[in-house]
Amino acid sequence: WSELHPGKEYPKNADGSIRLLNEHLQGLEVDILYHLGLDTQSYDLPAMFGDVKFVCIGGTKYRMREFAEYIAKELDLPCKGSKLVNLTKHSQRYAMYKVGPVLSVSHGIGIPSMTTLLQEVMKLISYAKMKDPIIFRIGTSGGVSIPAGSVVVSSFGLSGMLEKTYSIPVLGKMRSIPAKLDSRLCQEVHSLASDKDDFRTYIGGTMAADDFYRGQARLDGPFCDYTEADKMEFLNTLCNLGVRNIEMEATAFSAFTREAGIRASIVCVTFLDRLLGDQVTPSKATMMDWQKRPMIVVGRYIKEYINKQ
Ligand code: R2B
Ligand code: URA
Repeated sequence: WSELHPGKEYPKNADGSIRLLNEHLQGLEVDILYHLGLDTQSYDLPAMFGDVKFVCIGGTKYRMREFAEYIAKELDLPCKGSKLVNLTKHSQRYAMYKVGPVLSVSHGIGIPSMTTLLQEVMKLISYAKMKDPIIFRIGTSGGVSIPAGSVVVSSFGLSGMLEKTYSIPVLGKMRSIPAKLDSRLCQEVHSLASDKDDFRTYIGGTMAADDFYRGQARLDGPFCDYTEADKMEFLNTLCNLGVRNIEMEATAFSAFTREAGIRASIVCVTFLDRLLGDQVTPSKATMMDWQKRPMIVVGRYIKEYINKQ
């Protein structure tokens, strides 16, 4: 962190809570977390969320509800399906469920949707005084040279320009933030994969595209201005760079969690091997089953952590 921000203070308090380094926030009488439908005045955020240790985010509302139900069962918590309340209901953009020390939140598709949610989640983490929080992204992706149904724990994020950074224009100038992830957490999560699992779990780089079709070298979008050979050459380049899967959020997720000083990891299932095709062909039942796989791996980490307490 200090290498990224020389001379700046580490954004964590002695008790493990996160300090937001934006001093403009101190001037706000009330801070409205618009997309979460929460604010610092009408809600007692430390009372509501202060005991949260793990924030798990993922694309769809349905999947994150399913994760909340799964983790409640794994942790033996009494939050049965019907009792789960969508805590962001009032904003209607995303869905957020709390089960004990776990917050399960949807983030939509792509970097702009994910970072809008993630930055408000980071403010929530700070205002609620969560201690040493860990953020997981549990997601779906296209694999690169690994069997469909495999799980990838990301070791780094790679942009569509093949850079290990997240780039965003700020005040008319391009800003590039390193897309690095916590390598110890990545190894720890990967070590929880088991030979007995009916899927394999890999560690590898994750390319984040700003588009599902051309941005991911697909031939089946409404537009395509390159050949199949061009596509294969690009996918092989990714493979040689250590990329094992392609999704649409990894760079920004890595960059922002690291900038905030929050440990984070990305665990995605792959729905297809992109070297073999572009269409997502597994049946709905198969995809429903496969999308539980990142939940199983992350669930193990959470369970181990809780049992050690
Ligand atoms: C994976 O799946 C979504 C696109 O289908 C996107 O959010 C991602 O990263
Ligand atoms: N999500 C993606 O972004 N790409 C895929 O190929 C599959 C899921």
